[in-house]
Formats: sequence, C-alpha cells, structure tokens
Amino acid sequence: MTELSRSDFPADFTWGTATAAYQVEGATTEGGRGPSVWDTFARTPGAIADGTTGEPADDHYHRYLEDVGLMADLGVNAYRFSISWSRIQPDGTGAVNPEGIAFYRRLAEALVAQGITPWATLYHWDLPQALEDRGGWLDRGTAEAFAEYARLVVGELGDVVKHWTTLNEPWCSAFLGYASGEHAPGRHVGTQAARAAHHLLLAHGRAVPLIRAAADDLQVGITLNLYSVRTASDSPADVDAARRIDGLQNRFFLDPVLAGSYPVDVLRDLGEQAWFAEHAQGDLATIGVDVDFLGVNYYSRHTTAAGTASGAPSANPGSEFVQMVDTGAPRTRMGWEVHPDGLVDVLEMAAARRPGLPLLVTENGAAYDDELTADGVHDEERRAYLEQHLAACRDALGRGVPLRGYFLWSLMDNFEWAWGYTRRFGVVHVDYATQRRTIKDSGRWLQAFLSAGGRGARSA
Ligand code: IFM
Repeated sequence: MTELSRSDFPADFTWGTATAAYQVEGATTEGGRGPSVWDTFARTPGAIADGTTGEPADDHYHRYLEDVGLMADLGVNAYRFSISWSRIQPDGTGAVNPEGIAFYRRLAEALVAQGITPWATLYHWDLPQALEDRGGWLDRGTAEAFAEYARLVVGELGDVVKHWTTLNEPWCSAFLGYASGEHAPGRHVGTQAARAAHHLLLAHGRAVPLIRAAADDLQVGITLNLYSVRTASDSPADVDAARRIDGLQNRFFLDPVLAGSYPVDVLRDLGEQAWFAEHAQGDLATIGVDVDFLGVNYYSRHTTAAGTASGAPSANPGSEFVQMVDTGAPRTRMGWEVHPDGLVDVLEMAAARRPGLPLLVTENGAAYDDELTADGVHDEERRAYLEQHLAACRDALGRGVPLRGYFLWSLMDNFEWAWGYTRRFGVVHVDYATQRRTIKDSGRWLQAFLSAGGRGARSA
C-alpha cells in the first residue's frame, strides 16, 4: 500500500465519526422519552450477551459537549448521529416532545459551533414500542407514521441540520429484527420479514419529499449495509449461493431505491411474489424517489458456497442453501473477515446503479480488544483496519467512484446491540464504570492523518 495522505482525497471530503442514539445516549427514561423496541428487547432474558441494556451506555445525552470536544480534537468535520424517535414522539405518533427536540438542537448547535457538520439519521433501529405493539414494520401504517415523524423532526431542526438520512441498514431492521430475532423486536416470521423490509423502504420513500419540503437547502439520502459477495468456485451451485446472498443482502435494497424494481429472483427465493405483486409493486415509484446521496456501510466480504439445505435458517431466509467459506483472512472480534478490497467492490456496485449519485461510506470500522496500559489504549489492529479501508476509499476515488465522505464506526465504544458492551468499535475508549473517555492509538492516528495537510473545509 502506498503511503496514505489526506491530500489523496478531495479538499471538501467529509471526514466523520458515527454513533447511534440507543448505542450511546443512555437517559432512556429522561426528557420525556418513551420506550423503544430496544428497551423492551434488551430486558428480555438471554437477548443480550452480557445482560446489559442501553442504559447508561455512554451517557452521551448528558456528556455530548465532551464528546463534541473529542471530535474537534480528532479533527473530523462531520458527525453522524441518530435521532431517537421515541424522544420526539414517545409513543410514535402525535405531538412533538419539546425536550426531545431541544436535546438534538443543543447537540447540533454545539457541533456547528466547532465547525463540525451534523448528519442526522432519523431511524437507527429504535422503533417506539407503541408502534411495535400495533404490528411494527410488518404493518404498513408504520411507514406512514415514520413519514409524519420525519416531517415533524425536520420541520423543527432543518434550520441547523442540513444532512438527513432516513434509515440506517433496513436489512438489519427487517431480517435481524423479524426473521432471526437476534435484534429487537426479536420476532421470527421467516420470509415474511421481507414485508417489513418493504414497509421500511416505503417509509423512506414517503419521508423524502416531506423532508425536502421543510427547506430548500437540505440533502437527503438513505444508508444501506452492503457486502462484497464472492463465489467460492465457478460451480453452478456455488454461483447460485452467491446470487442468493448478494440478492437478499444487496440487490433487495439497492434495486428498489436506485433502480425502481425488486429483484424477481429474490422474491422467488423467498416465495413472496404474490404478496409483493399485490402490496408492493405500486409503491416502487415512491421508494425510487430521487435522493441526494447514498450512504454505504461496509464491514466485510462474504465468500459463499452451496449449502446442504439442511442447515439451520438464520438471518438470511434461505441461508440453508448457502455456506460461508473461511478464506483465511484475518477476522475482527466480531468474527468478520477483513477484506478492504470489498469496500471498493460495494462502492462500485452502488455507483453502477445510479451513475453520478454521490456516495458516502457512512460506517466502516472494527471491533478488537484493546490493550490498556499506563500510557494509553493500544489498538494496532483497529488502526491498521482503518488505514487499509481508507486506502480502499482512495482506490475507489481513483476508479472514478463519486465518493464524497467517510464516517468511521465508531467515535467511541458503545452498546453493540445483542453483544452488549462486550465488543468495542470506538477510536475513543470508554471506561463504563467511570464514563472516562480516552483517545486510543487508532484515534491518535486518525488525528495525525487529518491534521496533516490542514483541517479542511466544513463538509458541503
Ligand atoms: O454497531 C453497529 C451499527 O449500529 C450498525 N452497523 C454495524 C455496527 C457494528 O455492528
């Protein structure tokens, strides 16, 4: 890898860190916040590896000024955070809770004061529990409720927050939430989880025009988690396994959002053709609404071979037809293989769908165990992961991909969903007993990388 420099990237490149509300905020019963599906799920015995919840997480709700200070210290020019729907509408519908809005206004204004551009995500998996009680994402009405929530939030904050993402990783919301049940709300409806995915995408499509109507200088997009998928061999069975995974993981979301259609082969794999013909086809124009950017979250590559068809179904309905092949690549503490080239693959995959559409890596990062010593927090593997993936971003730019920014996951260690606090992704270490923050070696490396060649402009 040739030496990496900030000057390899455009001067107006967005350099950010990312978090999500339930993973960092804590204060789950303060400020008028109502319960979300994650509050309920995390209290379910056995749901979370270490038996913890998002309380108090990083106490970001109270410590956001310190955290904004850390971002300024790192030298980033953007912060991607999410808004907790149940802070804004405690039961998912009705009037805005002024205390919820006030928190996000304080946060956004503190960011702007430091020259850090706020990038808000409206939905990062924490559905108000009251909406789940009415069917959650399996109910079409949730899409309408989301559109109204989006309209209200952007109407309140659109003067200070100019960059809006509707959804984060709808694949996870739908398939981890409603098929495998590894995530809230922990349901197991099998292939019908695809209907939840459709309602999520409909929510996105309904919200975009309402967001745009709030002000004429807003940028709006959606974030998808994409995987580079390789077949283990050219055998027809292995190639078909790759088709299945690429279909459900990537094309099932990219195609409706960017190309106006659902992939027919995936609907066939799922046995959901009839439901989609009756309930979804008419929504494709709504879902395919123009966006200003696409956010891409990338962590790993899948190398796939044909399965035995007798394996246990998992998050991917139909995954019994697929086996994941161990390529021998190093793995992170999540068990995810490290393949920086896969980031180029997914960016090119997205760029091919709608040429010219600005792309941002809205998440990329790695969980590793840190080494704590008297002189700091050492995490060479995370630093190397970051450097390798930034090099992949540079390669993607060199190949003509319209990449406009990179957000590192994550600013700081936080509640890693079903893994609780047992997995650390931060470039800032959090001592959960004291809430003390310490910039890790990876964060120091990022700081040095960003400061060489100047701080750069606030992101456009
Ligand atoms: O922590 C999550 C984040 O909330 C969504 N994308 C993947 C991250 C790591 O698992």
